[in-house]
Amino acid sequence: MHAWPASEVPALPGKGRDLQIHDTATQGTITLDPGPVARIYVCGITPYDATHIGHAATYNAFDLVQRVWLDNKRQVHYVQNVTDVDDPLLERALRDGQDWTELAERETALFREDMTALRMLPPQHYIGAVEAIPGIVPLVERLRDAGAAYELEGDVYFSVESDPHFGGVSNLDAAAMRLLSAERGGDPDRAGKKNPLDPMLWMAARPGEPSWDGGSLGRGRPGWHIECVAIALDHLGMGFDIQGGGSDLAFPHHEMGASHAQALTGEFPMAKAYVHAGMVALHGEKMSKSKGNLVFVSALRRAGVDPAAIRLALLSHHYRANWEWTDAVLAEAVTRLERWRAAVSRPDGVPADALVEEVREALSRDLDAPAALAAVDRWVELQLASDETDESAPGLVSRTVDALLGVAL
Ligand code: 5CA
Ligand code: ZN
Repeated sequence: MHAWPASEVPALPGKGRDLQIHDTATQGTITLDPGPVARIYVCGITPYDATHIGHAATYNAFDLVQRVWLDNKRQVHYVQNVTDVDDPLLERALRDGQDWTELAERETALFREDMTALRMLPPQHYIGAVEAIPGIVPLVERLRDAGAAYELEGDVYFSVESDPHFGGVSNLDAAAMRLLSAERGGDPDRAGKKNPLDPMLWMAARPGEPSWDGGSLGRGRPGWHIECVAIALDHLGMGFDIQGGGSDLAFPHHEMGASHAQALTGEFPMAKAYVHAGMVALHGEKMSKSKGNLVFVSALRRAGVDPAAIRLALLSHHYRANWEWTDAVLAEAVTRLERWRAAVSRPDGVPADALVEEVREALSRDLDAPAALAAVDRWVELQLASDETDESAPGLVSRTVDALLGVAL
């Protein structure tokens, strides 16, 4: 699939910083040393009800990761998927009486537009589940042939016990895993499984549902976790720097994905850091497709909200926090954007070299965007009140805010 156009990332004077990031697996902050090419896989959307503010907040977090790396003179190899066939997508298409491929295409197109408007840097490889199927089938066959997978009434399940590190991403106990498995696409109560947590790798064709040639697996379609693993291993290999997504993906999705990859390769770990963004809520509950309490980026744009203000609203919360979207959050961002624009539209002003370092420092410390915004706010306040005449200052601030925060002033 094609991704979306990249906005330019201005180069800044001085030196970038290494990224320190919170890793769910080790439950601490680690300093990543990615080498010249940093490798990141971020789970993409299931294309319906896109792009809501929760999605946008999560992709904003991983956009900041890229920006810290780029500022630190790393190349970034970024891969993202689109889950363009899966139960929830098929259920939505059925409910609304539309063709599932049309739904997926339309929503993916909308997602691309929203990402472009928000100045999120695109992945180099943007891969759909359907196009990944030829690569998924041999992986499932290999797992089965190695005894890490088994068949149940035509479906193929992964045996979580085949990975000695299983459980090490989410650090949950068995009871919590079982609950979450039932909530998030698993089938812990299905009879005949070796372990209730075992996830499906390949689902045999069901009447009325799309299916593909699965070689020795028979016709069917891939499970959710193996989709991301196949795409990640194909484009990044093992031991990549960051596996990213919202916190609702830590279990089962990232736990199972890591186990699939580790069982396939015998190597550990799949990723150096498992990074999870907090959940955005609306009216006191997690913004989710199932509850329907959604605010869409495209609806805000249609209502005339500047995408830069939406982005500032996302940035005003730490990526790991769970937070609530309200009109006040957006109003504050709109006001901030106006002030920042007024401050950089002066022809000269308060020297900003220290500000560049403050923003760098804040983001490198576990992507502390609120601290970065506070630093810019302080400069803006001085700038609007001062009669200093550094001619390079407004341009330098614009470039810093653009390069590190993705906000065009
Ligand atoms: N296609 C899979 C990943 S392979 C999927 O989870 N798709 S999704 O459309 O449901 O979610 C896309 C991303 O948005 C995921 O990282 C998910 O964790 C994140 N997300 C979903 N809802 C919210 C929310 N309310 N707040 C923050 N992030 C969210
Ligand atoms: Zn995924």
